[in-house]
Amino acid sequence: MKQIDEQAGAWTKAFESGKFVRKSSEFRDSIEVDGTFDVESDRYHLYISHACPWAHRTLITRAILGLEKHITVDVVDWRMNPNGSWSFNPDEEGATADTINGEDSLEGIYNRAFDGWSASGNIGTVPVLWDKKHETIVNNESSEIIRMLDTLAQSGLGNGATLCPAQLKQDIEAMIDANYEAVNNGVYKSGFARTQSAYDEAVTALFARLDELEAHLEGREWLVGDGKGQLTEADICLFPTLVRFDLVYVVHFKCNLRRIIDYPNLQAFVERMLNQPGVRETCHWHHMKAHYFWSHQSINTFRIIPLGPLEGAHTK
Ligand SMILES: N[C@@H](CCC(=O)N[C@@H](CS)C(=O)NCC(=O)O)C(=O)O
Repeated sequence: MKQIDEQAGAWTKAFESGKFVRKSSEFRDSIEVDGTFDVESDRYHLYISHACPWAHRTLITRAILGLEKHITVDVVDWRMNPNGSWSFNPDEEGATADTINGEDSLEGIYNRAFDGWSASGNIGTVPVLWDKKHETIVNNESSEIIRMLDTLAQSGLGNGATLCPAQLKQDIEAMIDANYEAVNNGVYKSGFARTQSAYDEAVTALFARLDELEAHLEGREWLVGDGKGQLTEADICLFPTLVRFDLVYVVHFKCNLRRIIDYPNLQAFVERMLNQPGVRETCHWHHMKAHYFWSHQSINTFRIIPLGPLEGAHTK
């Protein structure tokens, strides 16, 4: 469940031979009918960042499944602290206070859930799924949180939609896995690489997978399912990376072999997702863009935020 000892000092130790290595998520409990974390309206709370692609998955899922009135949300400031921690700042447009625990920082939430969290050198990531009843973190792994939201939706709280139909579950998980290292994590491995070879390797794998996805989407609307496919978790997991790509990753993470706008099927996929009810409202363009360029001084010393691009999903 909680793997905090081996994860201590996550950001300082997160490089091997110049390669960025993402630490695994620490809180891995589940919402289950009749379980410790039972299905209940207004029991669970999401702490997210509008900048973060992993957190974005959970906000989109909440919107698509119609769970807004059942799950509350707080949003951290887009400015990440130099050690990688997040703060609450209700004075910032689009951000909020911690309306549940009254903490100033996300670390405070982690300390409430795990005594000695900060003392062990840990920081804490978004998203966080918080249980207001047991006053603890249920889970901080986005791919698992979105599955739990589906459990809530399947138990009568949502609008009847599912993003993980049983007959597609295997294909959905295979698609999510196939995109995770190369694309979702691949942009970070490109951008945070500390050797030329680590960068070359990550960017090559990233664009090889984007090329495959472009071909896969020919004549299809969604990644998984028969015919034109059907909107599933696999789409939710890919979209937050693609929607940040031209806005941020091309420049900031040097993912510049191509842009998404150069891939007709991927660009159409991004627009299709944006046109799903409630999805565009989950995209806070300023938080997305300003966060990366401002927060990662190791790769953008003077925190200059580029003016462009003029063209892209964020302009519509
Ligand atoms: N495995 C996590 C990754 C979450 C993650 O890395 N979030 C980033 C923001 S994009 C974060 O909070 N980083 C802060 C830190 O690691 O100090 C998930 O998918 O939920």
